Amino acid sequence: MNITLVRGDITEQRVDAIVNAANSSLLGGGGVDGAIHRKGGPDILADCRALRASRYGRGLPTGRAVATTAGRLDARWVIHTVGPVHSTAEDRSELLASCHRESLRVADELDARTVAFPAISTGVYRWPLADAARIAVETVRTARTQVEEVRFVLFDDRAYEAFAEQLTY
Ligand code: AR6
Repeated sequence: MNITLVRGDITEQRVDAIVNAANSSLLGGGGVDGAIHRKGGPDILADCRALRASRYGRGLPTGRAVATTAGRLDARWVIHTVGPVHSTAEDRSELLASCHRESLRVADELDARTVAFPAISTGVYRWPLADAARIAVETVRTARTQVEEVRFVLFDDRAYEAFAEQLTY
């Protein structure tokens, strides 16, 4: 698998699937979630509502992932995953790793070969960038998957540099 880095906006990526750093409600929010719903249009939210009604009445648990269509985006699917809120009281690293593993598992079910990830949990959920980058890169690198390219799409220089640092090892 190729791991690539791009500094930019995940909603502009031409890939099979983009991963959304969502929340359990699946009903949208700020940050990358807000950008994906704004640009992708109402079809994504309609799919999310249907998932809530059928399978996730209590919300999508942290660390899990589920796919919807991608509306007007250039991708074919959006894979929604719920990152953990960073905590100094307990180690939630396994949940952040699980977001990446589960997203790739869902990508495999869809037969997606190119998948773009944002820096999950590093915004509103306050995960320190260097640590999030380490967990994300390590998990993707060791995942068993058919995905051929994982593209990390970083919104600013700080995030880009944190991920670039992990890839030099
Ligand atoms: N493309 C790529 N990355 C982006 C974009 C974009 N268009 N916009 C923001 N980022 P966040 P979280 C980066 O807060 O921490 C939402 O309200 C951003 O700079 O989007 O997992 C959800 O509904 C940061 O590095 O996600 C949840 O309630 C990274 O994406 C909650 O926020 C993640 O920041 C999830 O928090």
